Amino acid sequence: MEKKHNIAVMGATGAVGASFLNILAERKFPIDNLKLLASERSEGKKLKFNGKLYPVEKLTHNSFKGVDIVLASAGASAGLEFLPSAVKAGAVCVDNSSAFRMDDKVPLVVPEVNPGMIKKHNGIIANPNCSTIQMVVALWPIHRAARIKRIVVTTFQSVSGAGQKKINELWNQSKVFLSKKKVKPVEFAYQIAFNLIPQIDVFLDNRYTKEEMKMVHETRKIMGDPSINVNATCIRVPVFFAHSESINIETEKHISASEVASLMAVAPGVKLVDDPAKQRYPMPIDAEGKDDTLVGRIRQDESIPNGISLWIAADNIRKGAALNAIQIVEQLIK
Ligand code: 25A
Ligand code: L14
Repeated sequence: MEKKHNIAVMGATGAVGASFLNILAERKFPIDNLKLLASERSEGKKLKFNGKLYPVEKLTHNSFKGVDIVLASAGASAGLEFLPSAVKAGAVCVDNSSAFRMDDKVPLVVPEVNPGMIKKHNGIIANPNCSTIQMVVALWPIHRAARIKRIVVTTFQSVSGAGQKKINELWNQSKVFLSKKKVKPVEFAYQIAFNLIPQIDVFLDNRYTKEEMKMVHETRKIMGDPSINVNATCIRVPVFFAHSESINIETEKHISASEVASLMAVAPGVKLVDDPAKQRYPMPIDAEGKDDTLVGRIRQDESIPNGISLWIAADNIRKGAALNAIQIVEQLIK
């Protein structure tokens, strides 16, 4: 019989936590015991999994007795504080936060790209940044065929990336705006309804945001190629779910737009949506709730000898967070 696992979901009451539970149920993940962990604020709440209610427990250092696998999405500080205790208790943890991603001893994994890194873990495997995951899913086959030298990317990131409270804020601000009342931002620094905010995460000394620099460093680590140059601009847009990205690449070898389309048509985790004649291209409303990264608008960059432009969209809570983490665990237990 298939081995069943004792799973703890850390950050169960958040946006990614809810998605963990949905995807575990959808994929019929073999679970023996399920433990739901969150902060004190959520203690005593009950969440539904497979039609049954489970209590939310307060996360402590003793929460991990008997747990084999931890799926964590409770932010970087909770990860740093509590996951070492989970490892001591014998669990393998997949962490969604930025806490451990650039740690040399921690694999940073997208199963379509570098599944071989999974077995090198020392108890913690890091799930990459959502914008980086969908970009490398699309670019990896192109990199293997033509070697990408430089990536210029602009992201259009939905509010769900910043958590459940930000989802509620876009909803509330939209209602206030449409009733012609004055919008007062609470969660975001500025109005997000009917606006764009060109800042995700904090600013660094080089005038880029931390989100933009995550895309630089994480892309190199996942693709295992420190020579790839990445320039990112990350924008928050008033979309609930799914991030979109405008990507321009320069390759060493020439590759045509139709060759790229052929690669995308068979790439794992990718769905080619690229038919200008029928006005078919990736959009966040079509990516929401889906597992695949949608890829389209594939064009030759006519301003340089070896360049391609494309446009992608993927569900940031699924492939960008919960689904990617569960795919890592599926490989781990195989
Ligand atoms: O630090 P990072 O990496 O930048 O991550 C910051 C945030 O991004 C989300 C996640 O937010 C995280 O907190 N996140 C992380 N990785 C992500 C990814 N890959 C990601 N989002 C997208 N993609 P979230 O809101 O979705 O989820 C937060 C969950 O973590 C639990 N949590 C937080 N701190 C914890 C903790 N659990 C244990 N110990 C800690 N120290 C959090 O549980 C949630 O499950 P919770 O109990 O704190 O709260 C959820 C409920 O409580 C309400 N609430 C929140 N803050 C307050 C509050 N109520 C009153 N006062 C507050 N200050 C929420 O509305 C909700 O109902
Ligand atoms: O490093 O959209 O995974 O604010 C968590 C917050 C990704 C962006 C991470 C957001 C980030 C996300």
